[in-house]
Amino acid sequence: MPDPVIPPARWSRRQEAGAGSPHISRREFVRRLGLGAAAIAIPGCSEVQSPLGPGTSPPEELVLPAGKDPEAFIRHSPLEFETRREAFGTSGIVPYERLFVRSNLPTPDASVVEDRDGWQLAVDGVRNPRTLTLRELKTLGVETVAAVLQCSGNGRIFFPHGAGGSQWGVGAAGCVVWSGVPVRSVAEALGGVDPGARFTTGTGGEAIPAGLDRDDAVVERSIPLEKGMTDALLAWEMNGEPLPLVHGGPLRLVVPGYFGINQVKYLARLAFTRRESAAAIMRTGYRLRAVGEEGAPGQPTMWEMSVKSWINHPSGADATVQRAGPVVVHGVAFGGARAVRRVEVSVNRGRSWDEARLVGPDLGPYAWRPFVAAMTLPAGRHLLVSRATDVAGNTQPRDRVENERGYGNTSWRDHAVMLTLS
Ligand SMILES: Nc1nc2c(c(=O)[nH]1)N[C@H]1C(S)=C(S)[C@@H](COP(=O)(O)O)O[C@H]1N2
Ligand SMILES: [Mo]
Repeated sequence: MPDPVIPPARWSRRQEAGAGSPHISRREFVRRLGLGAAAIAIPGCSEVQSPLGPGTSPPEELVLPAGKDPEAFIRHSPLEFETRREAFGTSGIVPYERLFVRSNLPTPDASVVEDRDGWQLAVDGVRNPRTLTLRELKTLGVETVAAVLQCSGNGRIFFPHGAGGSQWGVGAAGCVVWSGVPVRSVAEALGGVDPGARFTTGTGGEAIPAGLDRDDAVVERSIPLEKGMTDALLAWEMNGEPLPLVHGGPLRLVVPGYFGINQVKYLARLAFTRRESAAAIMRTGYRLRAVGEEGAPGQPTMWEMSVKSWINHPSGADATVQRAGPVVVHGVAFGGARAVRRVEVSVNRGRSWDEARLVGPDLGPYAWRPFVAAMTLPAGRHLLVSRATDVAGNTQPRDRVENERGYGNTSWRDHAVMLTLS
């Protein structure tokens, strides 16, 4: 447990420098990213809890990536924008304009999407290792998958211990359609993976900021080899358009059912490796551990997502301007690593539950599904919650699992919305 004299937020800042590096402080990591004063509120930095504190820019000064809807976001940092509950809609897919953004490193220069087909991917750990251009990858096959993209820290705001990192509510998530070539097809085209390979490892192509050690800063993640070889894609298209720069264009590793950190943007290298990456982001970062503990390789890493749902409407302004009587509640539900089967809604803090209806097309096991529940409610304040169950019978728990970085929150109670009817 942390030294009780140190406030929890400061403790976690000391614990997690950079992407989890033991070598430099987070403040130093942020300074070396060179993003200026606003960057105080950068990845994993607990100062975001007081966005107007000394040295930080007011959130409204944080500039959204081009084409993002200004109304749709909560602005956490220059590289982190959260979708508001009200902005998700009910069509099942989140368009670019309203899809959250989370980058650990500054976005590459836009010149990388000027010649998309010229993007180069190094492939290692196969019989015939070589570098392929995106143009060549496009000759190896195409597959499409609808999948939830969700940050490990989505729901962090509800952890009471002051978990370091952006204080995401529900909106560090979205469901999108990806198209690209299966990782398996690339491996087969190059003669198959090396015997002894146990992991599929992807490396992000961002420049490492000057003064930072590569392993401290690089976004490099390993997933089990078999996951890579079943349904992972190298995607160049999102929602029917060339993959936008902030979402990893020209090329991104997509691992359906896994947390966002594994969906490596600007994919520069794909390797089939015997060991997990030694990058801090894999070795000690994104590790699930008790509050006050440091990240370490033996702890569970943020791979598969679990079943989750939340209500999107009524929320925000809509949650206070409604009249007593019929109310149509809607939200989203997904199973994570497997399909979602059902969703229930409660208006009495979980004493009783009513079945909600899944609406719209079923876009497969990794997509989320909008749900809707029509009810009649009297005047007064109502706490609304939803609870999803996946096809394996796992149900969203009432309580979150406390952990140092505030990862993997699926608590139905935490995600409640308060509705005031007059
Ligand atoms: N190369 C690279 N890939 C990355 C990141 C990054 O900073 N660089 N951030 C990761 C994290 S923590 C998340 S949650 C998702 C966010 O994806 P998005 O910005 O497209 O929403 O990308 C992941 N992949
Ligand atoms: Mo993330």
